[in-house]
Amino acid sequence: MTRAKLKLSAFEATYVPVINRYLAQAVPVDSDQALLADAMTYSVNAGGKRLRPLLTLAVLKTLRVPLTEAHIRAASALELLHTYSLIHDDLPAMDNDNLRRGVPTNHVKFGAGMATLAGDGLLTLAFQWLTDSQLPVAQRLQLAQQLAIAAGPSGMVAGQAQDISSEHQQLELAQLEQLHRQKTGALLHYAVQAGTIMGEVTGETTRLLLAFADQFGLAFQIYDDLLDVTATTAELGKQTHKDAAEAKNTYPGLFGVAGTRQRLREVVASAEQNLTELQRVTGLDTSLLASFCSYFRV
Ligand code: GRG
Repeated sequence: MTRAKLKLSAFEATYVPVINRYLAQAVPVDSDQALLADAMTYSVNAGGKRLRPLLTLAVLKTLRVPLTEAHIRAASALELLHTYSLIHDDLPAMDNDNLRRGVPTNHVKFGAGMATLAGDGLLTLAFQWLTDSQLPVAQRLQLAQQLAIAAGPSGMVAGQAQDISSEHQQLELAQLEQLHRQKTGALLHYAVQAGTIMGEVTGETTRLLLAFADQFGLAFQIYDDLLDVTATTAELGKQTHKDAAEAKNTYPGLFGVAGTRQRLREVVASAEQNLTELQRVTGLDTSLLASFCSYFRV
């Protein structure tokens, strides 16, 4: 195992249980609808890498901010919102997937109506958690505003809309990357931005951290596309395996597998360069954030 992978594994071993414990005890808050509560907790507690809250906490660590429960609450709020997006993405009217995180999707277990509501509940609960925490009011406002921008009709929802409407249409690289920036990249951008808001940094530090986030988000999507063509169905834990090599709007569809690997290497290198620059300019230790690039086995 490389040093970066070890560093990331140690960070995950410490903070994934913290995030999971927080999510398990706090969702749902006080819903008197038992089935709705079950549907929400089912998907939240089904696992997942917790990548987005981990990124937020890693930014805070990098900025040498001592972590409090309010930080954990804010970071976990993003996981609620991410879980909502997965539940809705899996619905029959969208991707119609039967398996997610290795278990039946929310609508398979609870029906499409309740799954839609579970997603709605998680989306709104995320904003409740951001706005009712012990963080300074100015930070809460900024977090809620930026998450609304990232997840809403100029961000993730727009990306999903573009994805649906371009299903039978060949996109050019610039359009594909715009789709990914919105659909997947916006929440990863916000994950890092949340750390900068709670760490109260501005200027060059924020600029370089967000530049890292954007390249990381792009790499994440390229890697996901690559896994779709190179991993087996069992490895992916998906019941319906879409042959992405034949799908038009993927990186392998545009560049082939070798070209996609090359593009991934370039984007990961660019993500890392921003951190090297940040370390040079500020003296901060960016190795924890750099270790997140070991997600991508190039
Ligand atoms: C329904 C508004 C709306 C948006 C859905 C996130 C999303 C937008 C769709 C998911 C489709 C998808 C599989 C995209 C590829 C990248 C991605 C977001 C993968 C899932 O995220 P991970 O790998 O999942 O972090 P875990 O389960 O580990 O949390």
